[in-house]
Amino acid sequence: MRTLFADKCAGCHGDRMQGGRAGSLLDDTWMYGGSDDKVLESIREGRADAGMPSFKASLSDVEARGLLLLIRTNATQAKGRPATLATPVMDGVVKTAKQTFRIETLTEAVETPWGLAFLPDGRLLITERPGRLRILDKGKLSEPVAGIPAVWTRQDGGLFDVEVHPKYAQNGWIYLAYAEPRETNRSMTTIIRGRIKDNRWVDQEYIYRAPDELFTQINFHYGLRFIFDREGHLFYSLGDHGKPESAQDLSQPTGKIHRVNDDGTIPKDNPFVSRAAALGSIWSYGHRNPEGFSFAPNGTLWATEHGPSGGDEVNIIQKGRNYGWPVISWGLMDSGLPTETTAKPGMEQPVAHWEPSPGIAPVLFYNGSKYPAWKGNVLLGFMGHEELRRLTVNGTRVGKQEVLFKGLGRVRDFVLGPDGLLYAALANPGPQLSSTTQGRVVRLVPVQ
Ligand code: HEC
Ligand SMILES: [Ca+2]
Repeated sequence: MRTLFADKCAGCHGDRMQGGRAGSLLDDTWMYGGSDDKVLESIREGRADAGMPSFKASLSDVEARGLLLLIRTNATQAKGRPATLATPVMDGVVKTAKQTFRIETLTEAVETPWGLAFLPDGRLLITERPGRLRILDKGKLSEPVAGIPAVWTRQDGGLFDVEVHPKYAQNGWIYLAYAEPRETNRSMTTIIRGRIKDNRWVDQEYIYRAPDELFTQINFHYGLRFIFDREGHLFYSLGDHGKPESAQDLSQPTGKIHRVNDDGTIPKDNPFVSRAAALGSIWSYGHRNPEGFSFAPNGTLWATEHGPSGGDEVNIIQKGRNYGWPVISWGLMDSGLPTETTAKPGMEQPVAHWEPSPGIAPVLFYNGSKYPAWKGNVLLGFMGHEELRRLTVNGTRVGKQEVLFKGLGRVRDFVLGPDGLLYAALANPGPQLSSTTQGRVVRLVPVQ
């Protein structure tokens, strides 16, 4: 795409799109309209009166859409972090359209916090990606729980989500996922459960462990978010682990959302149990790297996933359905081109998608009473764009979006506490996308 821009556009719009003989494509002022359709129209049809040639004959639709995505991505990069980020409102009061709240820091002594889960007694489990599990108890952070398996920590590897069994009071089970290391620098996502006794991990059992040939030297797209449904099934996500085509292959676990019983066995009513050569644990497929789950009040499962360059998605996950990756996507593929088409029969469309990629991870259907004006809304956490967003939804349609806060760090996870308040895991942005950095756990305390 960059070469295409250099060949066909840079002569007039400047090699970094900043403007030359013709105007800047980055400044967010549009003579002919800034919607996707209008920008595509400018490129295809040209703007003869202004001296913008038509590229209808010399660019395919896919190339035109690729240039649009490139313009969007460059515009966001050019904007950088807005000036307001210099003075974060951490521990200050934030006024938003419908709710004022105070962001209260509970701990800053965590490194790249990844997953949060409350025990029924109000203690909060926190995973740190470098491989530690800690417990926050009335403001006091425990020493790391001893006896957790060693984790692979290169790039995106590490300790991932933590979840508490819905019947924890009876059985004490806690679920953890991590990048398991193997010889020759290989790793793969593994799921275990165990109990914590005297701050020590005991009674460990494997819930999911891939065959050795699936351990690879690729250190990204591990997935792994958890959620339990009301019947006690465990859903977990596995990213494509750097093998996009595996997301369409039902004999491969990567690029899927899985559903298992609490002990890792396969429920009889899973969609592919009776199909030969398909993995029975698969619930849905065609996913790139899902990292957020939430159930809507009507019981439907919503999931987020990271797109390639652009095309981050929110999907409603239905049994046995195909969510398209890597055949359809709204983003730019590694090749620099978009996919041939963004929609195909037999492949689900996201309910919402974002270009360029904000890095969507957590999603939460809010149905509580502590922030009454947000009831029925969806909250989304962005990592790259460091935002907490509120979306109004009507059934499966996404309406207005509001940024609740921005620039306080990468929003990796959030959960509702037993007190009904929203708790979030934030991490400072690092020099690289995957850097391990200092993080914090905060809660949003409503202010009248
Ligand atoms: C011969 C010079 C020339 C070339 C080559 C050219 N443009 Fe333009 N383009 C213009 C001029 C002049 C305008 C009018 C407005 C301005 O100055 O930005 C324009 C306008 C546009 C607009 C609308 C901007 C707005 O404010 O609404 C877009 C989008 C655009 N160009 C994209 C492209 C892309 C993508 C390419 C390469 C495929 C390209 N242009 C190649 C001269 C050129
Ligand atoms: Ca998709």
